[in-house]
Amino acid sequence: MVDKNDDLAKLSLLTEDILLEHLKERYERDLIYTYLGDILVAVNPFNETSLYTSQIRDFYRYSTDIHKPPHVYALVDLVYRNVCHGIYERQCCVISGESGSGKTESTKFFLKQLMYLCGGSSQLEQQILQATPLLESFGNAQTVMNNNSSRFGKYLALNFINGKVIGAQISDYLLEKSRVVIQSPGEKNFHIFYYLFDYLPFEIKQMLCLRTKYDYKYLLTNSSLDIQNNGSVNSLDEVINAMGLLNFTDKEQHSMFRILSGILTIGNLEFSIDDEGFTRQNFDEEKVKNNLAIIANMFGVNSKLIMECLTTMTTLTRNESVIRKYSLQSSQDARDALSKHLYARLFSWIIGKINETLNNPYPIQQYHHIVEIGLLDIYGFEHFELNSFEQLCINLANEQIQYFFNQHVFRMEMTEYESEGIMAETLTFTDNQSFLELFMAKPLGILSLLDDESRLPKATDQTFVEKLNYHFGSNKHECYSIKRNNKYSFTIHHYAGKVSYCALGFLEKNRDTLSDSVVDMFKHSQDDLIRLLFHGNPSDGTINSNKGLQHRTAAEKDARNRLTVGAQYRNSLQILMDRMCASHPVFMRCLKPNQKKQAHLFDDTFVRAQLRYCGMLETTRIRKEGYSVRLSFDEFIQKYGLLSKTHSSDLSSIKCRHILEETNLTEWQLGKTKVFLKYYHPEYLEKLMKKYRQAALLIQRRFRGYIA
Ligand code: AOV
Ligand code: MG
Repeated sequence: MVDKNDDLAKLSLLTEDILLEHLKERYERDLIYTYLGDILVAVNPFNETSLYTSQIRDFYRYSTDIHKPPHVYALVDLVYRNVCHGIYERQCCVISGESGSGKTESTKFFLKQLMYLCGGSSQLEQQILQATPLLESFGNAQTVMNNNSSRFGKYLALNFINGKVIGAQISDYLLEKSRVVIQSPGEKNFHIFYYLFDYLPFEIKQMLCLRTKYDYKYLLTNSSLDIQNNGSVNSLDEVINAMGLLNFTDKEQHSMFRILSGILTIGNLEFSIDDEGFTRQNFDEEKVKNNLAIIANMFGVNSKLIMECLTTMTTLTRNESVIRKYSLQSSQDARDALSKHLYARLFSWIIGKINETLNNPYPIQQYHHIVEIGLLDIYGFEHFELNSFEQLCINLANEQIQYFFNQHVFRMEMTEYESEGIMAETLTFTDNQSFLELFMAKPLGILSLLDDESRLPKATDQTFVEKLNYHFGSNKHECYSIKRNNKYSFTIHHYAGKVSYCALGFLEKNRDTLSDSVVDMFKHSQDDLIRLLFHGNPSDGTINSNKGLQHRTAAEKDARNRLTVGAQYRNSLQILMDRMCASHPVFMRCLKPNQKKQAHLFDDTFVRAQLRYCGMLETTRIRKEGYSVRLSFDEFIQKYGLLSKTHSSDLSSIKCRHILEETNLTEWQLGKTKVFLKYYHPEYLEKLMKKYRQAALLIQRRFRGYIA
C-alpha cells in the first residue's frame, strides 16, 4: 500500500503549512525523501543513514513497480530506464537547494548508483567516479554554511550507448578563486591546501619546502584553522589515487604540488616602502630572500623577475618602455592576482585533463543512438553578512536554475491541460524573468553596466553603484532597491529573498587582470605545466602525449579570458541553459533542516523559509492556481455522485457535469478523462456531502419516528 504522504502532490490541499508538516513528520521517521509530484524532495539528514546499503541499491535496480518509496535511487532508475529504452536523447538531473542542503552528496549518490546500474566495473566507470574526489579537493572548501561547500559549478554530461557509458565531459562554472588569498571569518581555503600538511610524507614536504599549516598567511586570514574539520571529505591518498587513475603523470602531480607550495609561499611575501612611498624591491631581507628562493624554485622562474613583476609595471609607449613603481597596495594586489590566476588556471587544466581521459573515444557520427544524461551540481543560494561579486554570480546561477524549473513545471501543467483539452487561460504564472532581465539585459542590465564601468579608466566601484541606482533605483525596477547611507551597497530582491551586496572590488573582480609581465614570466617558466597554463611555448614533450588537445584547451581559455568575468559567466550560463532546455529534466530539491549542520533537528522556521527560498511555495502556488485536483470521471462520481439529483444513465462525463453544475461550483473544467478542480473545491464538496449525510440522517430519523 502506498503511503499517501510519499507524494505531497496527492494531497488535495497543498499549502505551505501542510508541506512543512508532512516533511517534518516524515523526517522524524527518518524518511528524508518525499515526492512532490514528479519532483523529488530530500531533507538533509546530516548523518550516516542506512538508506544507501547494497540491499537498497538492489531494491531500486531495474524497478518495474513505480510505487516504490521515494529515493534518489528511484530517480536514477527512472533516468536509466529511459536511457536503455532510448526514450529521450538527452536527460538532465537538476539538483537545487541552498548551500549545505545536500546537492553534492545527492549528486554523488546519483552518479554512483548510475555507474552501478550500467555495470560498475569498467575502467571508465571508475574514472568517472574518481573525478569527484579530485575536483572536490581543489574546488570545495569549508564555509560557514557547509563544511564541504562547492566553490564552483559543475555539469557532468555522460554519454551512453546501449545502456553502457562510453564517455563523459565536465563543464565547470566560475571557481571562487578569491578564496585562495582570503577567506571570510569562520571559513577555510580549498581543501587541497590542508591535505598537503595533513597527509604528505615528511620527505615530500621537505622537497616542497613546506613548513606547517600555521605558517602561511593564505591559510590564516581569519584564524580559521581550528574550525572542526569535516570527516566526510577525502584524504590526500584518495586524491592521489584518483589522479593516477585519471592519467595524471607523476611529473604532473609533482608540478601541481609545487604550484600549491609556491602559492602558499608567495602569500607570505612581504613588501616594504621606500622613501617616496613606493614598494621597495627588497632582496636583502633574509626572510624575503628565503621566500623568494622557494617561490622561484617552485614556479621555475627567476627570483629577481618575480620581485620586479610585483613591484613595477612596464608600459610600452611608442618605442619607449616606461617603468612605473607600484604602491604597497598595488604590489599586494599584484601578488594576490598572481596566486588567484595560477590556482584558477590549474583548476581549469585539471578539468581539461579529466575530460581528456573521460572523452568519448568513439567518433560520434558513427553512432546515432548515443544518449546523454547531464548532472548539474552548482553552488547553492548564498546570503552572508557580507556579499560580494562571487555571491552575486552564485545567486544569479540559482536564479537561472529557478527560472528553468518554473518554466518546466509550468510547461508540464500546460501539456497535461492540452492533452485533456482544458482551457488554460486561468493559469497565471509569475516567474523570475524580470530578475534575469535586470542582470542579463543589454545594454541596460547589471552585467552590461558593470562591463561598461570596467572599461572606463576613471570609473570606480562607487560610480558603478551610482549608475545602478540611476537606472534601477527609485522603484524603476522591482528587483532592485537603493541602499541608503552606503555608497557601495545595493539590494537585489532574489526569488529567495533580499540580498545586499557590497560593490567594493567589483570592477577589479570583473576585469580580473593579470599583468603582462607576470604572464610573460610564467610563459617562460622552466616548469612544463606552468608554461602550459599560461599558454607558453610548447613543452618539451614530457608532459603528456596528447598535447594537441591540451594546447587547444589552453588557447580556448585564453580567448575566453579576454572577456570580462561577468561576460564569460553570462555566456557559460547561456550555454548551460540551452543545453538543459534541449534535455528532458528531472528535478530534485534539497532542503536543509537546520543551520547547525545537526542530525535530528528540524527547525520549522528555517525550513519554512526555504520552502519559499527553493521556490517550493511557488510550485505550490502554481498547483493552487492550476487544477491541482484531478479525478477521473469514475472517481469523481464515486465520491460525489450523491450530490446530483439528476439520475441518468448518461456517459460518465455528462454525469460529472450534472454534479458540478448542481453544486454551483465555479472554475472547474472537464477534460477528456478527468475532472479538473481547484485546490479548494474538495473542501466545499466535502461540506456539501456532510450536509447531505446529515439531511439523510434526519430524514431517516423522522421516517423511523413516523413508523414508530
Ligand atoms: P550542497 O552541495 O548542497 O552545498 P552538500 O551535498 O555538500 O551540500 O551537503 C552538506 C553536508 O550535509 C555533507 O557534507 C554531509 O555531511 C551532509 N549530507 C548531505 N546529504 C546527505 C545525505 N543524503 N546523507 C547523509 N549526509 C548528507 V554548497 O556545495 O555549499 O551549495 O556551495
Ligand atoms: Mg555542493
